[in-house]
Amino acid sequence: MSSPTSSHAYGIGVMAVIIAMSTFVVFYTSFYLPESMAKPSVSDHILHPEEDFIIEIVPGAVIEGNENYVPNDATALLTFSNKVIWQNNDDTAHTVTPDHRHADAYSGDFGSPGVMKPGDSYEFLFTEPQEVHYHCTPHPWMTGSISIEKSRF
Ligand SMILES: [Cu+2]
Repeated sequence: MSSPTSSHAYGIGVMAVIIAMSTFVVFYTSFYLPESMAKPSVSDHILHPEEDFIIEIVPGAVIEGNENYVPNDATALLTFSNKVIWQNNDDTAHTVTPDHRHADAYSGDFGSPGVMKPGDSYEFLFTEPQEVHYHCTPHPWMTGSISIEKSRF
């Protein structure tokens, strides 16, 4: 039925489709996928906020009823104070542990990696609006929260 010329053309067409599909697969897996799974791009002003936001674990924080994380219900602003540092000024080891597992899209899991000894600090860069409630694992009556909001300017 078909002449030799048209079956030849058909073969070239099939080859072209196969080559196009494999090129697409190679491009998709080696360029597009790694790019889309990489860290989100975050503005320089958020990566380098104007000020550090200090939350102090005050002396005597270990005693139930005392102030512990100060300020306790804190609010920080993106681009201004979204780098938060917990400073342990008590003479007892404490943690900063989220009540529920919490992660920032850029910085990953939130929470001090272990206990913070007296004088130790823990810092976390928040890169998007969020609210975290946290506590101290050895002293569960020590609780605090940090809310990150968009700067109005
Ligand atoms: Cu504690």
